[in-house]
Amino acid sequence: MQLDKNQIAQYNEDNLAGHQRKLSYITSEIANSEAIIQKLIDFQIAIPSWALGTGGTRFGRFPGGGEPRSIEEKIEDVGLLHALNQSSGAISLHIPWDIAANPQSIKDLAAQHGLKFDAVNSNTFQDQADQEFSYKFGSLQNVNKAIRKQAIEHNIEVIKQGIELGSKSLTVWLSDGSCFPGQLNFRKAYQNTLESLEEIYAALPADWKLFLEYKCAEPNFYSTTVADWGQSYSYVQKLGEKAFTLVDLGHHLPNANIEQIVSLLLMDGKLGGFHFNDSKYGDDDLTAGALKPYQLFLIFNELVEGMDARGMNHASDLGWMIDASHNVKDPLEDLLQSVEGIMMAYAQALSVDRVALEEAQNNNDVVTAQEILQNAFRTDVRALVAEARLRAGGALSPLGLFRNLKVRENLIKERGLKAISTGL
Ligand SMILES: [Mn+2]
Repeated sequence: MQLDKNQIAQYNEDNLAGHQRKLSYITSEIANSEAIIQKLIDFQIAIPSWALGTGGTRFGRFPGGGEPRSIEEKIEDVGLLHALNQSSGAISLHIPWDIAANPQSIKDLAAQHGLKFDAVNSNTFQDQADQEFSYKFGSLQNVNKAIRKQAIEHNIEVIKQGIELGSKSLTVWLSDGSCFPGQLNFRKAYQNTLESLEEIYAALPADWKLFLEYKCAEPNFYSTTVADWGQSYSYVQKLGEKAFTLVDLGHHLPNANIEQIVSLLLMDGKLGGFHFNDSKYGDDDLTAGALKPYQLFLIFNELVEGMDARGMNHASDLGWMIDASHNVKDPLEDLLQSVEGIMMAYAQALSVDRVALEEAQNNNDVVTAQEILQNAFRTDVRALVAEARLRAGGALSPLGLFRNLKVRENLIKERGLKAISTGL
Protein backbone atom coordinates (compact mmCIF):
# COMPACT_ATOMS: atom_id res chain seq x y z
CA MET A 1 0.00 0.00 0.00
CA GLN A 2 1.32 3.43 -0.96
CA LEU A 3 -0.06 6.69 0.38
CA ASP A 4 -1.09 9.32 -2.07
CA LYS A 5 0.29 12.81 -1.34
CA ASN A 6 -3.15 14.24 -2.09
CA GLN A 7 -4.69 12.17 0.71
CA ILE A 8 -2.21 13.67 3.15
CA ALA A 9 -2.78 17.18 1.81
CA GLN A 10 -6.57 16.82 2.03
CA TYR A 11 -6.37 15.51 5.60
CA ASN A 12 -4.11 18.39 6.63
CA GLU A 13 -6.41 20.91 4.98
CA ASP A 14 -9.37 19.54 6.95
CA ASN A 15 -7.47 19.85 10.23
CA LEU A 16 -5.50 23.02 9.60
CA ALA A 17 -7.62 25.55 11.51
CA GLY A 18 -7.39 23.67 14.80
CA HIS A 19 -3.66 23.12 14.35
CA GLN A 20 -2.95 26.79 13.64
CA ARG A 21 -4.84 27.85 16.75
CA LYS A 22 -2.65 25.62 18.94
CA LEU A 23 0.52 26.57 17.05
CA SER A 24 0.03 30.29 17.49
CA TYR A 25 -0.32 29.81 21.23
CA ILE A 26 2.81 27.66 21.62
CA THR A 27 4.97 29.85 19.37
CA SER A 28 4.02 32.80 21.57
CA GLU A 29 5.10 30.81 24.65
CA ILE A 30 8.42 29.40 23.38
CA ALA A 31 10.97 31.94 22.19
CA ASN A 32 13.02 29.60 19.96
CA SER A 33 10.04 27.84 18.33
CA GLU A 34 11.28 28.35 14.79
CA ALA A 35 14.69 26.80 15.55
CA ILE A 36 12.99 23.89 17.32
CA ILE A 37 10.74 23.21 14.32
CA GLN A 38 13.79 23.10 12.01
CA LYS A 39 15.62 20.67 14.29
CA LEU A 40 12.50 18.46 14.46
CA ILE A 41 12.31 18.37 10.66
CA ASP A 42 15.93 17.15 10.50
CA PHE A 43 15.55 14.52 13.21
CA GLN A 44 14.99 10.95 11.96
CA ILE A 45 14.41 7.83 14.02
CA ALA A 46 15.23 4.42 12.56
CA ILE A 47 12.54 1.77 12.64
CA PRO A 48 13.67 -1.77 13.46
CA SER A 49 12.55 -4.40 10.99
CA TRP A 50 11.62 -6.71 13.87
CA ALA A 51 9.06 -4.29 15.32
CA LEU A 52 6.83 -4.34 12.23
CA GLY A 53 5.13 -7.56 13.24
CA THR A 54 3.57 -8.80 16.46
CA GLY A 55 6.31 -9.78 18.88
CA GLY A 56 4.24 -11.60 21.42
CA THR A 57 5.65 -12.97 24.65
CA ARG A 58 7.15 -16.31 25.60
CA PHE A 59 3.58 -17.39 26.37
CA GLY A 60 1.84 -16.53 23.17
CA ARG A 61 1.56 -14.47 20.05
CA PHE A 62 -1.59 -12.86 18.69
CA PRO A 63 -0.89 -11.58 15.19
CA GLY A 64 -3.21 -8.86 13.96
CA GLY A 65 -2.94 -9.67 10.25
CA GLY A 66 -1.35 -8.00 7.26
CA GLU A 67 2.16 -8.27 8.69
CA PRO A 68 5.09 -7.86 6.28
CA ARG A 69 6.18 -11.25 4.91
CA SER A 70 9.44 -10.19 3.32
CA ILE A 71 12.14 -7.56 3.49
CA GLU A 72 10.38 -5.75 0.62
CA GLU A 73 7.14 -5.54 2.60
CA LYS A 74 9.03 -4.41 5.70
CA ILE A 75 10.50 -1.55 3.69
CA GLU A 76 7.01 -0.78 2.41
CA ASP A 77 5.73 -0.58 6.00
CA VAL A 78 8.50 1.76 7.13
CA GLY A 79 7.77 3.78 3.98
CA LEU A 80 4.17 4.12 5.15
CA LEU A 81 5.29 5.34 8.57
CA HIS A 82 7.70 7.81 6.98
CA ALA A 83 5.07 9.12 4.57
CA LEU A 84 2.81 9.78 7.56
CA ASN A 85 5.31 11.37 9.96
CA GLN A 86 8.38 12.26 7.83
CA SER A 87 10.49 11.29 10.87
CA SER A 88 11.06 7.59 10.22
CA GLY A 89 13.46 7.87 7.31
CA ALA A 90 15.60 4.84 8.14
CA ILE A 91 15.28 1.12 8.74
CA SER A 92 17.46 -1.06 10.94
CA LEU A 93 17.82 -4.64 9.70
CA HIS A 94 18.47 -7.82 11.61
CA ILE A 95 20.56 -10.54 10.01
CA PRO A 96 19.64 -13.35 9.33
CA TRP A 97 15.97 -12.39 9.72
CA ASP A 98 16.36 -9.94 6.87
CA ILE A 99 18.54 -11.18 4.06
CA ALA A 100 18.70 -9.01 0.95
CA ALA A 101 19.10 -11.53 -1.89
CA ASN A 102 19.52 -8.66 -4.32
CA PRO A 103 20.94 -5.71 -2.33
CA GLN A 104 20.75 -3.22 -5.20
CA SER A 105 17.02 -3.76 -5.74
CA ILE A 106 16.44 -3.49 -1.96
CA LYS A 107 18.44 -0.27 -1.88
CA ASP A 108 16.44 1.10 -4.80
CA LEU A 109 13.15 0.17 -3.15
CA ALA A 110 14.20 1.90 0.08
CA ALA A 111 15.25 5.01 -1.85
CA GLN A 112 11.82 5.14 -3.51
CA HIS A 113 10.35 5.44 -0.01
CA GLY A 114 12.96 8.00 1.05
CA LEU A 115 14.60 5.51 3.43
CA LYS A 116 18.21 4.86 4.40
CA PHE A 117 19.68 1.83 6.13
CA ASP A 118 20.66 2.48 9.71
CA ALA A 119 22.70 0.06 11.86
CA VAL A 120 22.65 -3.61 10.88
CA ASN A 121 22.20 -6.03 13.76
CA SER A 122 23.89 -9.40 14.14
CA ASN A 123 22.26 -12.34 15.83
CA THR A 124 24.24 -14.82 17.91
CA PHE A 125 21.50 -15.28 20.50
CA GLN A 126 19.67 -17.90 18.44
CA ASP A 127 20.79 -20.97 16.52
CA GLN A 128 20.01 -20.92 12.81
CA ALA A 129 19.01 -24.07 10.96
CA ASP A 130 22.17 -24.24 8.86
CA GLN A 131 24.74 -23.41 11.52
CA GLU A 132 27.32 -25.94 12.72
CA PHE A 133 27.69 -25.02 16.41
CA SER A 134 25.14 -23.97 19.04
CA TYR A 135 25.17 -20.70 21.01
CA LYS A 136 23.50 -22.35 23.99
CA PHE A 137 26.52 -21.47 26.16
CA GLY A 138 27.34 -18.17 24.53
CA SER A 139 28.83 -16.89 21.31
CA LEU A 140 31.72 -14.41 21.50
CA GLN A 141 32.47 -15.53 25.08
CA ASN A 142 32.25 -19.26 24.41
CA VAL A 143 34.89 -21.54 25.93
CA ASN A 144 35.10 -23.28 22.55
CA LYS A 145 37.24 -21.39 20.05
CA ALA A 146 35.43 -22.88 17.04
CA ILE A 147 32.11 -21.50 18.33
CA ARG A 148 33.63 -18.08 18.86
CA LYS A 149 35.00 -18.20 15.33
CA GLN A 150 31.57 -19.02 13.93
CA ALA A 151 30.07 -16.04 15.79
CA ILE A 152 32.85 -13.71 14.61
CA GLU A 153 32.37 -14.82 11.00
CA HIS A 154 28.63 -14.18 11.28
CA ASN A 155 29.27 -10.60 12.45
CA ILE A 156 31.71 -10.04 9.58
CA GLU A 157 29.09 -11.36 7.16
CA VAL A 158 26.58 -8.87 8.61
CA ILE A 159 29.06 -6.04 8.03
CA LYS A 160 29.43 -7.17 4.39
CA GLN A 161 25.67 -7.14 3.89
CA GLY A 162 25.47 -3.73 5.53
CA ILE A 163 28.12 -2.35 3.17
CA GLU A 164 26.04 -3.53 0.18
CA LEU A 165 23.01 -1.63 1.53
CA GLY A 166 24.84 1.56 2.46
CA SER A 167 24.62 1.06 6.22
CA LYS A 168 27.33 2.68 8.34
CA SER A 169 27.18 0.81 11.64
CA LEU A 170 26.94 -2.59 13.26
CA THR A 171 25.06 -3.14 16.51
CA VAL A 172 26.25 -6.07 18.59
CA TRP A 173 23.98 -7.27 21.33
CA LEU A 174 25.10 -10.41 23.11
CA SER A 175 22.91 -12.65 25.21
CA ASP A 176 26.17 -14.19 26.51
CA GLY A 177 26.44 -14.74 30.23
CA SER A 178 25.60 -17.44 32.73
CA CYS A 179 22.55 -18.71 34.54
CA PHE A 180 24.20 -20.13 37.66
CA PRO A 181 27.11 -19.29 39.94
CA GLY A 182 30.23 -21.20 38.98
CA GLN A 183 29.10 -21.74 35.39
CA LEU A 184 31.49 -19.14 34.01
CA ASN A 185 34.92 -17.74 34.73
CA PHE A 186 34.03 -14.02 34.46
CA ARG A 187 37.56 -12.93 33.54
CA LYS A 188 37.98 -15.53 30.82
CA ALA A 189 34.51 -14.78 29.45
CA TYR A 190 35.48 -11.09 29.26
CA GLN A 191 38.80 -11.86 27.58
CA ASN A 192 37.24 -14.19 25.02
CA THR A 193 34.58 -11.60 24.26
CA LEU A 194 37.17 -8.84 23.87
CA GLU A 195 39.31 -10.92 21.51
CA SER A 196 36.24 -11.80 19.44
CA LEU A 197 35.13 -8.16 19.30
CA GLU A 198 38.63 -7.14 18.23
CA GLU A 199 38.39 -9.44 15.20
CA ILE A 200 34.97 -8.02 14.29
CA TYR A 201 36.24 -4.47 14.80
CA ALA A 202 39.16 -5.16 12.45
CA ALA A 203 36.64 -5.95 9.69
CA LEU A 204 34.86 -2.57 10.01
CA PRO A 205 35.27 -0.13 7.09
CA ALA A 206 36.96 3.16 8.01
CA ASP A 207 33.72 5.16 8.07
CA TRP A 208 31.76 2.62 10.12
CA LYS A 209 30.88 2.51 13.81
CA LEU A 210 30.51 -0.49 16.09
CA PHE A 211 27.78 -0.14 18.74
CA LEU A 212 28.09 -2.44 21.73
CA GLU A 213 24.75 -2.76 23.49
CA TYR A 214 24.53 -3.85 27.12
CA LYS A 215 21.78 -5.54 29.08
CA CYS A 216 21.66 -6.33 32.80
CA ALA A 217 19.83 -9.65 32.54
CA GLU A 218 17.86 -11.97 30.27
CA PRO A 219 18.11 -14.52 28.78
CA ASN A 220 20.90 -15.27 31.23
CA PHE A 221 19.82 -14.55 34.79
CA TYR A 222 22.96 -14.81 36.91
CA SER A 223 25.51 -12.84 34.90
CA THR A 224 25.64 -11.07 31.56
CA THR A 225 28.98 -10.59 29.87
CA VAL A 226 28.14 -7.05 28.72
CA ALA A 227 25.79 -6.18 31.55
CA ASP A 228 25.92 -2.43 32.02
CA TRP A 229 27.32 0.78 30.57
CA GLY A 230 30.57 0.42 32.53
CA GLN A 231 31.26 -2.97 31.06
CA SER A 232 30.34 -1.86 27.53
CA TYR A 233 32.56 1.21 28.02
CA SER A 234 35.43 -1.00 29.14
CA TYR A 235 35.23 -2.96 25.87
CA VAL A 236 34.73 -0.02 23.52
CA GLN A 237 37.59 1.91 25.10
CA LYS A 238 39.92 -0.98 24.30
CA LEU A 239 38.52 -1.54 20.81
CA GLY A 240 39.21 1.94 19.46
CA GLU A 241 37.72 5.16 18.18
CA LYS A 242 35.10 3.50 15.96
CA ALA A 243 33.55 1.63 18.90
CA PHE A 244 30.77 3.11 21.03
CA THR A 245 28.30 2.15 23.73
CA LEU A 246 24.66 1.78 22.75
CA VAL A 247 22.00 2.55 25.36
CA ASP A 248 18.76 0.58 25.23
CA LEU A 249 16.35 2.17 27.69
CA GLY A 250 14.98 -1.21 28.77
CA HIS A 251 18.32 -2.78 29.66
CA HIS A 252 18.97 -1.30 33.10
CA LEU A 253 18.40 -2.40 36.64
CA PRO A 254 15.36 -0.71 38.22
CA ASN A 255 15.76 3.00 39.03
CA ALA A 256 19.09 3.36 37.18
CA ASN A 257 19.79 7.02 36.42
CA ILE A 258 19.92 6.69 32.63
CA GLU A 259 20.21 10.44 32.04
CA GLN A 260 23.43 10.52 34.06
CA ILE A 261 24.81 7.53 32.14
CA VAL A 262 24.04 9.32 28.89
CA SER A 263 25.68 12.54 30.04
CA LEU A 264 28.94 10.86 31.03
CA LEU A 265 29.17 8.65 27.94
CA LEU A 266 28.65 11.75 25.78
CA MET A 267 31.30 13.66 27.74
CA ASP A 268 33.81 10.92 26.96
CA GLY A 269 32.79 10.67 23.30
CA LYS A 270 31.67 7.08 23.74
CA LEU A 271 27.90 7.32 23.34
CA GLY A 272 27.01 5.72 20.02
CA GLY A 273 23.27 5.66 19.97
CA PHE A 274 19.95 4.64 21.39
CA HIS A 275 17.33 1.99 21.40
CA PHE A 276 14.15 3.74 22.52
CA ASN A 277 11.34 1.94 24.32
CA ASP A 278 9.69 2.08 27.73
CA SER A 279 9.23 -0.36 30.57
CA LYS A 280 7.83 -0.88 34.02
CA TYR A 281 9.51 -4.10 35.14
CA GLY A 282 12.34 -5.11 32.83
CA ASP A 283 12.98 -5.20 29.12
CA ASP A 284 9.28 -4.72 28.45
CA ASP A 285 9.82 -3.12 25.02
CA LEU A 286 6.76 -0.89 25.37
CA THR A 287 6.01 2.31 23.45
CA ALA A 288 8.59 5.07 24.05
CA GLY A 289 7.21 7.59 26.52
CA ALA A 290 4.22 5.41 27.44
CA LEU A 291 5.17 4.99 31.10
CA LYS A 292 7.99 7.35 32.01
CA PRO A 293 7.77 10.39 29.75
CA TYR A 294 9.60 12.56 32.30
CA GLN A 295 12.57 10.22 32.25
CA LEU A 296 12.58 10.34 28.45
CA PHE A 297 12.58 14.13 28.62
CA LEU A 298 15.42 14.18 31.17
CA ILE A 299 17.46 11.90 28.90
CA PHE A 300 16.89 14.24 25.96
CA ASN A 301 17.74 17.17 28.18
CA GLU A 302 21.19 15.65 28.78
CA LEU A 303 21.52 14.70 25.12
CA VAL A 304 20.82 18.21 23.88
CA GLU A 305 23.07 19.79 26.50
CA GLY A 306 25.87 17.29 25.91
CA MET A 307 25.70 17.31 22.12
CA ASP A 308 25.71 21.11 22.04
CA ALA A 309 28.66 21.21 24.44
CA ARG A 310 30.61 19.01 21.99
CA GLY A 311 29.37 20.82 18.87
CA MET A 312 27.64 17.69 17.60
CA ASN A 313 24.99 17.43 14.91
CA HIS A 314 21.82 16.26 16.66
CA ALA A 315 20.45 14.51 13.60
CA SER A 316 23.49 12.60 12.40
CA ASP A 317 26.16 12.17 15.08
CA LEU A 318 24.33 9.56 17.14
CA GLY A 319 22.27 6.53 16.09
CA TRP A 320 18.59 7.00 16.92
CA MET A 321 16.63 3.77 16.81
CA ILE A 322 13.52 2.26 18.31
CA ASP A 323 13.72 -1.23 19.79
CA ALA A 324 10.23 -2.30 20.73
CA SER A 325 7.85 -5.19 20.55
CA HIS A 326 4.08 -5.30 20.48
CA ASN A 327 1.69 -7.82 21.85
CA VAL A 328 -1.70 -6.14 21.93
CA LYS A 329 -1.35 -3.13 19.61
CA ASP A 330 -1.09 -2.72 15.87
CA PRO A 331 2.71 -2.59 15.39
CA LEU A 332 2.56 0.34 12.96
CA GLU A 333 0.28 2.37 15.22
CA ASP A 334 2.59 1.64 18.13
CA LEU A 335 5.63 2.83 16.17
CA LEU A 336 3.81 6.06 15.25
CA GLN A 337 3.14 6.60 18.95
CA SER A 338 6.79 5.90 19.83
CA VAL A 339 8.12 8.36 17.26
CA GLU A 340 5.66 10.98 18.52
CA GLY A 341 6.77 10.40 22.14
CA ILE A 342 10.43 10.74 21.18
CA MET A 343 9.85 13.90 19.14
CA MET A 344 7.93 15.51 22.00
CA ALA A 345 10.72 14.76 24.50
CA TYR A 346 13.28 16.16 22.04
CA ALA A 347 11.22 19.31 21.40
CA GLN A 348 10.77 19.89 25.14
CA ALA A 349 14.51 19.46 25.73
CA LEU A 350 15.22 21.98 22.96
CA SER A 351 12.95 24.47 24.69
CA VAL A 352 14.86 24.40 28.00
CA ASP A 353 16.30 27.79 28.92
CA ARG A 354 19.97 26.68 29.14
CA VAL A 355 21.31 30.05 30.29
CA ALA A 356 18.81 30.31 33.14
CA LEU A 357 19.42 26.67 34.10
CA GLU A 358 23.18 27.14 34.27
CA GLU A 359 22.73 30.27 36.35
CA ALA A 360 20.45 28.41 38.77
CA GLN A 361 23.00 25.58 39.00
CA ASN A 362 25.85 28.00 39.68
CA ASN A 363 23.80 29.66 42.41
CA ASN A 364 22.76 26.33 43.93
CA ASP A 365 19.19 27.48 43.35
CA VAL A 366 17.68 24.02 43.38
CA VAL A 367 14.08 25.21 43.20
CA THR A 368 14.63 27.33 40.09
CA ALA A 369 16.60 24.56 38.37
CA GLN A 370 13.78 22.12 39.00
CA GLU A 371 11.18 24.68 37.87
CA ILE A 372 13.01 25.26 34.58
CA LEU A 373 13.02 21.56 33.72
CA GLN A 374 9.47 20.91 34.88
CA ASN A 375 8.19 23.96 33.06
CA ALA A 376 9.63 22.62 29.80
CA PHE A 377 8.22 19.16 30.45
CA ARG A 378 4.78 20.49 31.33
CA THR A 379 4.53 22.59 28.18
CA ASP A 380 2.41 21.03 25.44
CA VAL A 381 4.70 20.99 22.40
CA ARG A 382 2.52 18.76 20.23
CA ALA A 383 1.70 21.60 17.84
CA LEU A 384 5.43 22.22 17.22
CA VAL A 385 5.95 18.55 16.36
CA ALA A 386 2.88 18.64 14.11
CA GLU A 387 4.10 21.83 12.39
CA ALA A 388 7.47 20.17 11.64
CA ARG A 389 5.61 17.25 10.07
CA LEU A 390 3.36 19.56 8.08
CA ARG A 391 6.30 21.48 6.63
CA ALA A 392 8.11 18.21 5.78
CA GLY A 393 5.06 16.87 3.92
CA GLY A 394 3.72 14.51 6.57
CA ALA A 395 0.29 14.31 8.20
CA LEU A 396 -0.77 16.64 11.02
CA SER A 397 -1.85 13.52 12.93
CA PRO A 398 -0.14 10.38 11.56
CA LEU A 399 -2.27 8.11 13.71
CA GLY A 400 -5.45 9.95 12.75
CA LEU A 401 -4.74 9.55 9.04
CA PHE A 402 -3.61 5.92 9.49
CA ARG A 403 -7.06 5.11 10.85
CA ASN A 404 -8.85 7.40 8.46
CA LEU A 405 -7.35 5.62 5.45
CA LYS A 406 -7.89 2.18 7.03
CA VAL A 407 -4.23 1.29 6.44
CA ARG A 408 -4.31 -1.94 8.43
CA GLU A 409 -7.49 -3.12 6.74
CA ASN A 410 -5.83 -2.49 3.38
CA LEU A 411 -2.67 -4.36 4.39
CA ILE A 412 -4.79 -7.33 5.49
CA LYS A 413 -6.54 -7.27 2.13
CA GLU A 414 -3.17 -7.25 0.33
CA ARG A 415 -1.28 -9.72 2.50
CA GLY A 416 -3.95 -11.76 4.23
CA LEU A 417 -5.01 -12.22 7.83
CA LYS A 418 -2.46 -14.95 8.46
CA ALA A 419 0.59 -13.03 7.18
CA ILE A 420 3.27 -13.27 9.84
CA SER A 421 6.40 -11.21 9.97
CA THR A 422 9.80 -12.87 10.07
CA GLY A 423 11.85 -12.25 13.20
CA LEU A 424 10.92 -12.28 16.87
MN1 LIG B 1 18.04 -3.12 21.97
